Amino acid sequence: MRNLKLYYKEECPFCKKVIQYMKRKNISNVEMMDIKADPKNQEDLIRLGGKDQVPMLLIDGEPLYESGDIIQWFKDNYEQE
Ligand SMILES: N[C@@H](CCC(=O)N[C@@H](CS)C(=O)NCC(=O)O)C(=O)O
Repeated sequence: MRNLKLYYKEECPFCKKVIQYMKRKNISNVEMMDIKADPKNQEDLIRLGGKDQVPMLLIDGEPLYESGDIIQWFKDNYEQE
């Protein structure tokens, strides 16, 4: 099982798109890292990903940006109905 963390913020429409997709597909083993709720999460986002941009999916320590690419990654690696 991969270690998955989604860096996001509530008001971000790109994050909402990813989170809605995850809900629809019952993808639940993703640790949710709200960058507004905890400044440490924002520090980690920049430290681990190199960019202050959300959403970012951290896959076993490897950052993946871009909502479309994140959804595609779930489609390729994680689909469960
Ligand atoms: N093309 C990106 C856009 C993401 C984006 O613009 N996110 C905004 C928040 S809604 C952000 O983090 N902006 C800060 C930045 O890009 O430096 C995606 O689809 O994920």
